[in-house]
Amino acid sequence: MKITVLSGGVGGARFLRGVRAHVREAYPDGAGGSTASVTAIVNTGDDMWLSALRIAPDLDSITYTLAGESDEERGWGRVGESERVSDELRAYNIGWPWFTLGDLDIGTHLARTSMLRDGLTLAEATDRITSRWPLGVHLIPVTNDEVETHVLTQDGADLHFQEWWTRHRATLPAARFVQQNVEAALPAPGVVESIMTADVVLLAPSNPVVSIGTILGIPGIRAALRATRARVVGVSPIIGGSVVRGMADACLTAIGVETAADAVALHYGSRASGGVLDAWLMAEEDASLAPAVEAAGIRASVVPLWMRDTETSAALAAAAIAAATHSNT
Ligand code: FO1
Repeated sequence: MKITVLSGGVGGARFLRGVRAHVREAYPDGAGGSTASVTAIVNTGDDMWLSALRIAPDLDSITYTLAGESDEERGWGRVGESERVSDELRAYNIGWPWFTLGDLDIGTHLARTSMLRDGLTLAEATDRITSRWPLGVHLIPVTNDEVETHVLTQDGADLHFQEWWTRHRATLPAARFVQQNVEAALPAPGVVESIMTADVVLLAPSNPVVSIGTILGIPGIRAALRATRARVVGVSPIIGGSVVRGMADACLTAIGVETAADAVALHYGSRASGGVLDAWLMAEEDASLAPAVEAAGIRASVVPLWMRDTETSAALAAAAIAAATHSNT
């Protein structure tokens, strides 16, 4: 059983923890692992250079979460973190005072930056970093190219996504999101293959604009999703008409998509009508929107979507995989 998951950071990390727990239980290898293989294609649009370090927030959120090293309260960075280096950088007025790099986290960024300077690609550096823990999921950045998301605000500013997101908390109305240099970008090695050879492809309940949307914006990804024999199943990041966390509603508004479980599914589109979805998981709170999703040619599954712990995340993963395997019928 080969499962490929398109994923952003925090919501995607929790979902991947559920996928891993589910396959260990449903496809055990007798040694605590699984005979199934899980590959995560990870958004890199949030990445940036800061204080001479290459920061890759979504890759790190997923790595730390699967390693059991993440700060679950904050939603990013390492548990048991300190900020001595960050305080020094601030004293020198280096970096962004509103973007805190923890000491342990800086270890990861130094390791990544050092490998990049030695000529490794981001994917190769990610393989080295993740091999430190038995994550049970293979992480691949969607591209090795630097394709950073910029936000063009309605009053004309051009900000790196991270500044818009962490400094302004997405309160500056965005006119457009731009993936810099995206036209020249290529999927990282193995990305298209992991979509084409999958038995199941899942779109995690990540930000549909700046996480899933940026992955879909990399040349070749949409075509692979439309060509794969696997069923493509998305999980709504909206429950009861609200986003679960983060400021995804500000992103959806910016692109003219309503913050609603059916609107996001229609935004991704059904494979029959030029989009990427075969099926869509939505919460009981949004069950009344299921007919609109079905009418668009996307199979709707109404299931509990709250991921409170590994058990509920595993149940969600099981439902998503079931929607992919049963919709073959
Ligand atoms: N988010 C914040 O709101 N404030 C921060 O100071 C901050 C620092 C930070 C450092 C490393 C990292 O990997 C992530 C960090 N984040 C911070 C979260 C980050 O903005 C998000 O993980 C994603 O980029 C948004 O999905």
